[in-house]
Amino acid sequence: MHPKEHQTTSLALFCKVVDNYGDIGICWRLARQLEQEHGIAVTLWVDDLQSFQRICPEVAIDREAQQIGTVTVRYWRDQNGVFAASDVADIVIEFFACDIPPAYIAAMAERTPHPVWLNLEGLSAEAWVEGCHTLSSPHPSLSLTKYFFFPGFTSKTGGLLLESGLQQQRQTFQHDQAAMAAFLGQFGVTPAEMAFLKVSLFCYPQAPVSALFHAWQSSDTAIICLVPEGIAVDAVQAFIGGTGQAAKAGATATRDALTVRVLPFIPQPDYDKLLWACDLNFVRGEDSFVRAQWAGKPFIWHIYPQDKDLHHLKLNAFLQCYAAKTESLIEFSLGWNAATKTAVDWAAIWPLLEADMQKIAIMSMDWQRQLLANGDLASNLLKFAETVR
Ligand code: TRH
Repeated sequence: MHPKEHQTTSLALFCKVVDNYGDIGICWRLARQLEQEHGIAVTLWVDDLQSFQRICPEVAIDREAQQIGTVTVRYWRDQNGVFAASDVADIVIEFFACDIPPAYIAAMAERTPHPVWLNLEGLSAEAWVEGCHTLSSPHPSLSLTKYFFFPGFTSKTGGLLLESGLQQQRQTFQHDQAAMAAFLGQFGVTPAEMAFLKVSLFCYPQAPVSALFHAWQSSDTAIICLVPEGIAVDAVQAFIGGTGQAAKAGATATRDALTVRVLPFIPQPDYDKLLWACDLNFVRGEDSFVRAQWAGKPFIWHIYPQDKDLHHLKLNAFLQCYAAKTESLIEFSLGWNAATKTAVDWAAIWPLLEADMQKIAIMSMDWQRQLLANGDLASNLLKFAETVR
């Protein structure tokens, strides 16, 4: 029997990699969960196998089609593919309003029954999201309807991606000091450094990393900052010194209270462990931002920059619902995203955030409980698909 023959529902997920790793990071996570937890036969169409390989080393970058685990991965070469009605899945998802090939859309209209067609949108805490979630958009000329599906933080949205065993895995790992030490040890973190304040750092190039490193050097607490290779390269290079090799995985330096270690860019499941093992996480974009919320540790979000500082609206909308009462977290987050009117004094603001970290960790647990009440995005999406089938 073909490995997928027992699966009754098929789903095609189209992913255009706009940049970086979030687009494929989210689609890959969703594809795996739909297969593993819901028994859906998923075909993931992706237009950039190289970015995919960075977060999932099993990916071969020269194949038109491949199986990764049980997910079928197809290289989405261009818009000129030829498709028949029999090629179309029961559920078709376009990620982030990517244009799926015209021949595929035509084949969707020819198929009986028509597939459920969803546009999975980006994450925002802004209020308008609730009003747009599940809205329909009829095709101008074909008898097809597309529905908008929004992730989000409230019960009137699609919720967030969350694998069913994740919370249990996290708790087991976080209660096992030896496992955490072994995990970080493979990146060179020493037993002595395990007692430092452990920080992971993932951000866009414009983050004020050098200024923060400077403040951390005079911290009363010893700090170890773990930075994946390729992130904050200039600041890491300047801190470690030496040549271009200095910012490569394995490089490390200590200056005063701060130790910086460069990590390799690690596979996606290990990235969760990194977030779980650290005391404070700097995350960015969408997927690492969501994972930091499930890690239950204090985090600082570097939001994906948009024209005319539109991202500051999104940042404020999130901070309003997440951190409304924690001044230090709000100030630090706004400063990190250049969303303050005056220059930030990192040496002054860091001790305030550090002093609030325990309070923020407790608040993170309450936040998680709120998010869990919304269910998980993959289950919510399938439930919605049933209603419009
Ligand atoms: O990489 P990002 O900036 O991605 C995105 C894209 O730019 C996208 O176009 C934009 O729409 C979106 O941001 C808002 O950040 P993100 O979303 O956090 O994705 C990073 C992925 O990389 C995530 O799945 C975690 C993974 N990752 C690893 O697997 N290993 C690592 O070492 C690190 C640092 C990250």
